[in-house]
Amino acid sequence: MSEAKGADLRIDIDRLLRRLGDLAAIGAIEGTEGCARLALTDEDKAGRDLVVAEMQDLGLEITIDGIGNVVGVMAGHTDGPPVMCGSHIDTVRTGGRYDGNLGVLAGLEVIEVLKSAGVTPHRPLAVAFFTDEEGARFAPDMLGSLVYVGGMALEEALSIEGIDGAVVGPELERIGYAGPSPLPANAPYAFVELHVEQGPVLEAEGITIGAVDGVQGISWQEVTVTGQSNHAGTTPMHLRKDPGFVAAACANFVRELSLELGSPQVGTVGRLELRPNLVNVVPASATFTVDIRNTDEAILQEAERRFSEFLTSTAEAEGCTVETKELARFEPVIFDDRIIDLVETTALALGHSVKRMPSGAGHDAQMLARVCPTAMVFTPSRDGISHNPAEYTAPADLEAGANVMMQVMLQLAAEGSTNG
Ligand code: HGY
Ligand code: MN
Ligand code: MN
Repeated sequence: MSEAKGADLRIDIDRLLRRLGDLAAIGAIEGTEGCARLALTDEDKAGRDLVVAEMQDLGLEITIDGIGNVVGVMAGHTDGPPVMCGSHIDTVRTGGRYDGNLGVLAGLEVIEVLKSAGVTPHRPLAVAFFTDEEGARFAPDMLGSLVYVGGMALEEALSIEGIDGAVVGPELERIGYAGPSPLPANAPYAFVELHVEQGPVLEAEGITIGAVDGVQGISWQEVTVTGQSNHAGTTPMHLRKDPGFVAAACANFVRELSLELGSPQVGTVGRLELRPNLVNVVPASATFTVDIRNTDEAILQEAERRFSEFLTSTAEAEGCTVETKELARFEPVIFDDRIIDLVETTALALGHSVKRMPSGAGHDAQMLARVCPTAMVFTPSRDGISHNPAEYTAPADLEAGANVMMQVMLQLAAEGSTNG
């Protein structure tokens, strides 16, 4: 392929919007633009089937591995590791239609543009979707890409129990996506992930493209506090062992600690279950999750230590016992300078404003970065909203992001070719 020809190619935004709409219709959240396709549910299966069918229509060579990651490859003039793009198509329960889905469907759009133009890249291209990126049903997040790069043994991943008591392995079998391809997978030549920012920065600064230089560290844990179930009316306050109080105090502490440590420190208690969860019963136990993140590993460890001290002392004072379980722990990741530069120069060459920035959210790219040169392309999120059906990115921004990703991929795919 002559690079000149490739450089003139542009995606078809209407076709990409149609693809996004077709996938969002699966698990659609009534009255919104969003969708719910928790990992390995029937809705996830239906979404997978749709994307696999589109990969087949594009003539891609499709592989499915033991954790259900799906990769479609477009042959190049040469063999060898592909230039890969992709993301995830599982969503949180209150998902938007762009989170993850954009990176996968824009990849299919790139393939369709090349095929329509009769262009064969020097290196093969690949489009992937990775299993359970969200980690909302089965923790940790980025589970599929973690196994893909050898960060977790397949057996361990298949034995993970979800928040609903289901187990990864049987669920993968049930939806028909326990594939034969070996793990860990062979490393791609490079990996580029297009993703909506899911935060307020690009929109606030009026910038179209984020050249993402890394991902902040992530610490997830599940805490169960056990006290003594008792009558809410008869039990004097000094005799209570109230795990609900301990959980609430911890949620407040996570907020106070994040504000004290200052940006980019963030902290969330996202899931909280009281048992027996009744108006007139001092709870017997409380189970809640703590999600804390920072781009600085040392500060993240300090936040973890201080939370643990607060939890222990508060539970002790309340006469409660505590059990904690690590759900996810990933250190901050720095992407590949060369690829970041390529995103930046390509965005500028296409006439878009661009800004280097870290990612607040976790992404499959942070796992692929362990095995190949990797970076991400961000597009703005309206009002910085995500993990919310109101998530929205304007078509012009989607188009810009997909074109930047395509041109970055084509430049990478041309590396090593002699015909320019
Ligand atoms: O949690 C995250 O950052 C990602 O959405 N899995
Ligand atoms: Mn995502
Ligand atoms: Mn997400």
